[in-house]
Amino acid sequence: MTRRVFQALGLGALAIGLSSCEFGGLSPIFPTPVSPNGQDIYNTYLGISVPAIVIFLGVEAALLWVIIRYRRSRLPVGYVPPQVYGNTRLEVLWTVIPLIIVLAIAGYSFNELLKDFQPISNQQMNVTVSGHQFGWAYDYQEYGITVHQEGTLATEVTPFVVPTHTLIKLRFRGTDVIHSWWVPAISGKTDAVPGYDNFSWLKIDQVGKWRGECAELCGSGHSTMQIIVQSMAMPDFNSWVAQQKTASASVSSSPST
Ligand SMILES: [Cu+2]
Repeated sequence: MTRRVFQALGLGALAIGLSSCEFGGLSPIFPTPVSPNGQDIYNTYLGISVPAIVIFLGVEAALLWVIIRYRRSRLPVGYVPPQVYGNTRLEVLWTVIPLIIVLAIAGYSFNELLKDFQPISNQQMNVTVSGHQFGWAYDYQEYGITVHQEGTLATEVTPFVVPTHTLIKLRFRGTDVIHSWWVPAISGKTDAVPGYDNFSWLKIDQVGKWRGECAELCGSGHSTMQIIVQSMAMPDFNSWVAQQKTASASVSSSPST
């Protein structure tokens, strides 16, 4: 009976886990990285998770071995195990080993952070990304155009279009409260803070579309701050830019007509 209950619970948890894969278009597991910094974050994730899983399995195996090997039914009636009060060597060891592991993780991931969020200077294009309640604006410095990605859950948001094979420097700003720009396949979460600029970059070598969202609770419409990044080949990108320019020209001239 208990076994059935546990089986049902396990299946239920599995179903929830699998269905959450589709929730909001984001996967609980990292998607395939498409930008080098996304790849670095993915590698860091594996570099920490794999040893952690090995340690977890080792500890669980030791626990199971002790439980089974020294179970009461295998010991004589009234058996009392050796009573140990304090063991300095053991206590120092089980403090120092986890400390070393935690410091190694901190060093490894901090080094990765330094590498990926440094303002770069060899970029081929500059885009300022500003977050507001509730949406994003992308200012293409070299092209004089701005894409407004207003928050919505009803349909797909307007994509942030980028050319392939181009190193793009991203400058992040917040115009009201703190937001965080996050597209897991491309880069880590980067905070868009009012009055303070943060930097990241992207370089995508394939044509496609990737989803993300605001990763900093920023108000009642936070969940609508969806992100779509779309990459296209340079000629397609150029015609998209021309299209944006004519669209904005017709919008700005419309009050006079
Ligand atoms: Cu936000």
